[in-house]
Amino acid sequence: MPRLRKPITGVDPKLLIKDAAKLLPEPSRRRFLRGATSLGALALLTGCDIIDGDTSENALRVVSRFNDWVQARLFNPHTLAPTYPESAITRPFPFNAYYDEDEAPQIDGSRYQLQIGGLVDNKKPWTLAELYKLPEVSQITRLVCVEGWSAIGSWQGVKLSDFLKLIGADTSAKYVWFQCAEGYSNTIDMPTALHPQTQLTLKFDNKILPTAYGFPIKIRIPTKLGFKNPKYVTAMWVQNNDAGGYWENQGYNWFSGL
Ligand SMILES: Nc1nc2c(c(=O)[nH]1)N[C@H]1C(S)=C(S)[C@@H](COP(=O)(O)O)O[C@H]1N2
Ligand SMILES: [Mo]
Repeated sequence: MPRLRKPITGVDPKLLIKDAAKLLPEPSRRRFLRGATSLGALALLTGCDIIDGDTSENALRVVSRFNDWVQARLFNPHTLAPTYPESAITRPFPFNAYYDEDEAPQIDGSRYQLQIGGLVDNKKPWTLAELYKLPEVSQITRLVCVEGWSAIGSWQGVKLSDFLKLIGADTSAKYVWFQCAEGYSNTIDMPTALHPQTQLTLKFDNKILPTAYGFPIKIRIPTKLGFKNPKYVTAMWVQNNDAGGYWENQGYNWFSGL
C-alpha cells in the first residue's frame, strides 16, 4: 500500500515539540518546554527517541504518537459533542471515502450478518432484521473530515455501549476493532466505544442508511474525526491489541479526537 505522507524535509523538531506542547495544560506546558528536557521527555513519553530519527517524517510520527498519548488522557468520557436542530442538517450530506461514490460497496441486506468476535460472551452474528428491532437512539451532530470540510447529519441506531453490554463484551478490554466490506478498518479505544453518543448507526435522516453513508452499518462517533467513523461495517472485535486502521496506518493520528 503506498504511503500517503511523504517525508517533509527541513522540518525543525523544536517547532514540532512546541506544537505538541500546545495540547498540554499549564503548568505542564511551560515545564515541558523549558530547556532541552523536552526532547528527553518526548522520548520518554512516546518510548521513542526523536534524536535517533534521522528523517523529519520520523519526527512527525513521534509527535503524532505524543499527541495521541496526550489526547487519550485529556478525553473526558462525559463531555458531549454539540447537537443541532433539524433545520441545521446539511443537505445534500457529503459522501466521502478513498474512492468515488459509484465504487462504494453494494451489500445485500437480506444476506448480511454482522460478525462478532474477540472478548465477547455471545459471538452470534446479527442479521439486519435483528438489529432493527433494538431500541433506537438519535443524534444530529457534526461530522468533521480531516480534509477540511464538515457537515451536520442526522443518525439513528443503537447506542454502542448498550450493544456491547447486550453481547456480553468485556468492557475492561482496551479496544474495539471494526472491519468494513471493502477493506477499510478502524480501531477505537474502549472509553470512546462506551461514550454515550457513540452509535451503531443503521439510519440516516430516519431512513435506512443509504449506500453512500455506509449501508448497512456505520459507527457514528461525533467525538472523533470522520475517518474514525467506519462505514459498511461487517465485523466488530473486542480485543486488547491495537489493530490500527486504514488511515491510522498511513500516519493519521490514531486518537483523532475533536
Ligand atoms: N468503510 C469506510 N468507512 C469510511 C471511509 C471509507 O473510505 N471507507 N471514509 C471515512 C471518512 S475519511 C469520512 S470523512 C467519513 C465520511 O462519511 P460520509 O460519506 O457519511 O460523509 O467516512 C469515513 N468512513
Ligand atoms: Mo474524512
